Amino acid sequence: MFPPSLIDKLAAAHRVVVLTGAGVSAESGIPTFRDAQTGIWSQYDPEQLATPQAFRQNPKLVWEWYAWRRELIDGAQPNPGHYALAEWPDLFPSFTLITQNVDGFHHLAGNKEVIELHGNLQRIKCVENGHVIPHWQELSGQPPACPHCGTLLRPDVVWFGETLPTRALITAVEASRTADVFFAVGTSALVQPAASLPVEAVERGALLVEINLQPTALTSWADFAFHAPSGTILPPLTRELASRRHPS
Ligand code: BV8
Repeated sequence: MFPPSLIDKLAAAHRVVVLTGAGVSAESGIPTFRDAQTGIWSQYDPEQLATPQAFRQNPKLVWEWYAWRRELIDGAQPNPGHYALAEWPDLFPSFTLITQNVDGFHHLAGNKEVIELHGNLQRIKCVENGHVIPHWQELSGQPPACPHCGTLLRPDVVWFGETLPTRALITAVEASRTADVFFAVGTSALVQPAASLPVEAVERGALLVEINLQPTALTSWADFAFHAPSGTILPPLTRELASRRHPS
């Protein structure tokens, strides 16, 4: 199923980096950013809702959008693609998992170290001081207020126009620049600065592997491109790598 040249290169690789996007959670039933949203949210463009401006203008609407997404995630499970990647830290001397997703599914599937470039919508913080709040009282009307400082609560995610967490971005860039093999899985590679990570890797000689339902802006850079669901590609690839790395 996989080109021997790819398996040989992966079997010999020391530093492997994976960047995932919304596509890796699609088979868990979580709509991607480019999928049409469902129900009342179908009338909204996620890129317009995931902004500080939208929250300032209509905090209730934005809070309810994230509450809807949290419910979706709470009712869903990681899929075989997530579980396959949870085995990768044991397959390579150095493995770095970077995600653009905010659903926490890589942690849930078993990856202990995940660079969450865009935060996690299961984590709630206050607008003013960033107090992370584990529980809150849902009120109709406005989003809940911080019990410590009284300012509005918001999801601990990076909105468009906001800067990424510095430590996470620096670690992701450093890993990408020293990767032997870089995988881009389920990302349209349109959102910056995440979309520059595979380019950083390729420009320093990394092998680029793309796993995506369809071609993207990265496809022309890729040494190997698999245009199929990540939940279909990652499990057999993991089995083949495991048999090469740990021949029984
Ligand atoms: C910043 C959290 C400093 C919130 C998200 C340079 C040029 C142009 C614009 C910019 C630039 N630098 C900065 C910007 C502005 C902006 C940006 O990139 N805009 C884009 C639209 C052009 N970036 C920012 O604002 C970033 N901040 O840079 O700060 C700054 C600020 C202003 C101006 C300059 C500098 C912050 C970006 C983070 C935004 N927050 N999420 C939330 O989730 O609610 S981004 C959000 O959208 C997701 O997290 C995700 O990252 C992104 C969607 O991307 P994907 O994950 O790729 O998902 P998508 O739906 O697009 O694609 C899914 C793919 O999966 C598809 O290809 C599909 O084919 C595939 N697929 C589907 N099913 C499967 C599958 N593949 C495999 N298997 C399947 N089963």
